[in-house]
Amino acid sequence: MPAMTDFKAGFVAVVGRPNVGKSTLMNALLGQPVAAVSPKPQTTRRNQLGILTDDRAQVIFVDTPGLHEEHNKLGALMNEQANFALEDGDVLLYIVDASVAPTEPDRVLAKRMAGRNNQQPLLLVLNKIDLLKVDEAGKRRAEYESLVAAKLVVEVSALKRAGLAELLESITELLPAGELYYPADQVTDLYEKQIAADLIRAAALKLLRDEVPHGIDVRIDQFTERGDKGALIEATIFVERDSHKGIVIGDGGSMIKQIGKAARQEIEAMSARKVFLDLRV
Ligand SMILES: Nc1nc2c(ncn2[C@@H]2O[C@H](COP(=O)(O)OP(=O)(O)OP(=O)(O)O)[C@@H](O)[C@H]2O)c(=O)[nH]1
Ligand SMILES: [Mg+2]
Repeated sequence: MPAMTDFKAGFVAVVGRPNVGKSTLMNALLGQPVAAVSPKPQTTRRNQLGILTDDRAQVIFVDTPGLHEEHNKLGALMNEQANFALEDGDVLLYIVDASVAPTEPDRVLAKRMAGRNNQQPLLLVLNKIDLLKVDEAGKRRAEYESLVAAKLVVEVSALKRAGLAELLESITELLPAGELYYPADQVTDLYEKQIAADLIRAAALKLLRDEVPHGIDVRIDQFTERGDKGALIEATIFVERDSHKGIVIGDGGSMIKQIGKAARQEIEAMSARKVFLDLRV
């Protein structure tokens, strides 16, 4: 057991544009899947922790929604999540898709990242190098390197699990000294909270049928255990258009009441305890 003063601990913000492989990379670094991954952009809708603890360090990855040009409130909410992680991170992992050349949105985001470089160490991670021919790699690396003055540039393939040991070593070196934030065996933040949000979303989509398209999101604002009184959950439902708000609330609040009841029953069944659910739109 090393002396406590040698131990390192901190938050690593995993940021980048949609679909570059942030969640895949976090899962690969953890050695087990905790974050949802899909070929479609905007899969990750809220920040999620991936916690890796060994005898030298506790690395707390914060997987974030892809930063993108926002067209609606949902988009704004997702960008806001990523921005929180950016502010809070002890280390920034800026992930890019190296299989394609940088485009204008990459330049815009890179500029923002470069602006943070004085506050936090920034690692530029060139992902998806498995899709590159060997003679393309150098050129592509130079293209991205020129966009942002990173402390370090690492080439990886999250999918093929290449370059990960080197990346993890670099991250650990850059972390501040500190003690455990989470129990050593904890791998992610509250599953329950995430599941509760997904259950509320599912209940809403089911009851609303086709009246409101899939552009609906749920944020858990508070999740408090109150012993015998059960859990207190406060959540907000976000819709894409203002006109959808009335539909979700319903006549005299009838629809939101139904959604709340259905979701509460589901959450109680999942967690085998009483739940008090307070919903807002
Ligand atoms: N070839 C290749 N594909 C990859 C690699 N990493 C991720 N992918 C694929 O890229 C797609 C997007 O991966 P995600 O991990 O969901 O991407 P993300 O950045 O978390 O996306 P958002 O959450 O939507 O912002 C998936 O189809 C992955 O399988 C890689 O190293 N090589
Ligand atoms: Mg993701």
